[in-house]
Amino acid sequence: MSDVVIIMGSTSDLPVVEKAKSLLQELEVSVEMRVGSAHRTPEHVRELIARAESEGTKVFICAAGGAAHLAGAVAALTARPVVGIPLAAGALGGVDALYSTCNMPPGMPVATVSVGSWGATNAALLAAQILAVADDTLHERLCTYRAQKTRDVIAKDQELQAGDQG
Ligand code: RP5
Repeated sequence: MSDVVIIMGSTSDLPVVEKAKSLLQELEVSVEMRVGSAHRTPEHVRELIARAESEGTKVFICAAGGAAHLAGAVAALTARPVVGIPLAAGALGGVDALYSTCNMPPGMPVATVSVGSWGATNAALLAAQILAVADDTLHERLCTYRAQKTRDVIAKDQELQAGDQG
């Protein structure tokens, strides 16, 4: 059983989605990746969600491009939190996926993050933050991660200043 299951619409989504997996692993969150399409394999998605729920998965991350209905379809199948990553696929650059993922009708929420790799990072962090509500050690790891990001920016600022003075 994994606390987080990431479902992507196609293996062509893998290069972006892997970023979410590795960040969750870095945060020591158990995670697995699956492929299932709302349009091409709706029954497979239904079975996958039922199985994951019965095994104790707590958060689902869904990534899809195009007319991206995967996150919404999963939200219809589970009362667990669903985080949706819209991906850029096809001619519309991800705007289509963003609208399809975020504009859910009242009653079936999808926590939609940014398009593409920014979204993969934020989906992982959001899933970890959801789990951290009931896990203080994970919360500590998230605080450490954020503190490092702060230090990185300060270091860049100092580098820039040093360059200007040189
Ligand atoms: C979506 O259609 C997938 O999530 C992918 O982003 C896009 C294209 O899929 P492939 O044609 O590459 O399988 O369902």
